[in-house]
Amino acid sequence: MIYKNMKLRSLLFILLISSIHLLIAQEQLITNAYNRETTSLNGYWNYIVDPYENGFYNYRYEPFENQKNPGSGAFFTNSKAKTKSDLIEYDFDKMDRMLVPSDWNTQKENLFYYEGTVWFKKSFNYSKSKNNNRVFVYFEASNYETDVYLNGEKLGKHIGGFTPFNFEITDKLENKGNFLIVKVDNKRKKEAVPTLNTDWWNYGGITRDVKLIETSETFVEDYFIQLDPHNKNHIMGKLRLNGTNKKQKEVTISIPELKIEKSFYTDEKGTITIDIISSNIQYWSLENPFLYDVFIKTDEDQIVDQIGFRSIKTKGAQVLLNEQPIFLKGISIHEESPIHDGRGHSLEDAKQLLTWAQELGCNYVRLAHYPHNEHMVRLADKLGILVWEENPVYWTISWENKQTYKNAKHQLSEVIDRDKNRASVIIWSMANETPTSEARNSFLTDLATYTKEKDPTRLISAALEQSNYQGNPLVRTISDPFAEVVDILSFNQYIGWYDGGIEKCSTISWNIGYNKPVIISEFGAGAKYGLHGNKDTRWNEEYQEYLYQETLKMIDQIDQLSGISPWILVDFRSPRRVLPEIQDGWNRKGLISEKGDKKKAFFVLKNYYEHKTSPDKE
Ligand code: GCB
Repeated sequence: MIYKNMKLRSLLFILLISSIHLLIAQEQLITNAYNRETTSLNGYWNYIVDPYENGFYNYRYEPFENQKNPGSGAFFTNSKAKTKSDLIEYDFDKMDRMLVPSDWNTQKENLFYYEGTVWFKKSFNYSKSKNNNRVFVYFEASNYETDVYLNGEKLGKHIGGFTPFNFEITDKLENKGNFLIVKVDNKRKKEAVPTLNTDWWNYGGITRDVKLIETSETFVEDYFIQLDPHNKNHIMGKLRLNGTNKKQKEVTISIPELKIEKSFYTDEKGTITIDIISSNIQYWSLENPFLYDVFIKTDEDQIVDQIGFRSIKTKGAQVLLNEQPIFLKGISIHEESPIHDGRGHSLEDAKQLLTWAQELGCNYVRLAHYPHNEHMVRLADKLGILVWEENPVYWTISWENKQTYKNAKHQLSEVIDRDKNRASVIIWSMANETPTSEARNSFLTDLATYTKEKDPTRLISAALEQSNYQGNPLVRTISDPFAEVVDILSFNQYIGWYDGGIEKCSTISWNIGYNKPVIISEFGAGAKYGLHGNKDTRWNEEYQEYLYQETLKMIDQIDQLSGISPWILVDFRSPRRVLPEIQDGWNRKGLISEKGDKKKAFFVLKNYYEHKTSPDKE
């Protein structure tokens, strides 16, 4: 009996270890999936809505995947009744279908408010172009927890709704009849990132593209190639191969437009340090967003990326792009499609949003409050628009929880990995409107330290909050220890909306204190498109217009002001916003309605940007 118990205990221990392993088994992200040889798995997928997670747990609430023989009740086995007497209580192939990528909320009326598990299944055939090539399945994003299985076997789990992840499937792949089963769970949780409470729609589903990437046996897995912030004639970087043949391998980097071709040899770990000197670099700038084709070659693999070289730094209270002071004429954007209802994910969505930003006169966008799809930053690279990217550490995260920190750090690492070669991205934002406390301060400081180490070429910020200066409500300041850590001091303020009426703007002065560039990361007011009247009546377009006029005058008094990103380009869905006939489920602070109509305040900001010039060098 004792022996049996011991056996049972060691078995349980092994199961526990393997389930922990699964929890953290996230593979290294493949860089530049955007330009690689891929096969799309987008399109219709069958799905099962599973609020009780009946396909994941047995009736004792033990995960099927931890059982030696999960049995046909486990949805990832994709079982079928083979005889008349077989009992199988699901059948993926007879279920309804849904488009991937998309969110289930706007595709299926009955799932509009659904938060929970949905299982997706896609069948496919695949033949590799070379026998010893490798294959990976790559998800651009899926919200929020994703368990992935191929042909009945677990590939891994991913946590976080807005960043890419991949799993190798080489050994599990068949030529015919593969079935990929994906469990997506968007239940909000207190300890998650973001947490229970936000001001945006919690769209569930496989929200971005899914593809298969085929690589050579040893391939270029990752690289980071940027201009040296300390030497404008120096292109620096690092690169890593993955595969059994990664040591002492020749890697050639060529940039034909710079007449550069240079070979490097990998070390024991398959890595190289890239060093290229050139005095002919055309710098990426707003006026000339020049992207070089950078080719990376080994005897097995080759890949190209479009990379711009520029420097971004701060000096005193100025932001310098290529050593020139710049005023960031921005707008905040949520990732909702301007073309169809729901989450945005396509190049067409990105084109519309960034075209509107350009019409407004923007040279900068804040992608709030989580990493947006890659089309946005790739397009910003081409258009010459600067970008603030943000980690979804929003409002009241569980600061004391170590898993929460790990999760936040992991999501941040994934967006940095995806976008570290994009010239447009200049700011990594750690968080939005987080209440100060010792635990929060060290959480954010640790994130910032990690980010600086991982990417020393960009600036760090966070959307902070302002407060009264020495108890005086008419003088505002930033009293937040994290202000010491950031390169750019950003804060949100809503004087005239949540904080008094619009006339208050002219009574406020600012005592910011720090000799750092300041960005007002948010201000704004709600207005329903087409609602007109008095400028002191809330929800009228005239109220929003007046608030923009008064706010712009007010913030122009801030000496260190280096940019703004008002809230927000387009009205967006939020379950917090329930006022009938005005909000009806939408946050109305957009300068453009969800149908694409421009409100009056759009033109106030446009006019401000037309007249705002870059500051002189300090
Ligand atoms: C904020 C938040 C943003 C909200 C906005 C609002 O401060 O950062 O997520 O949507 O205010 O409309 O209240």
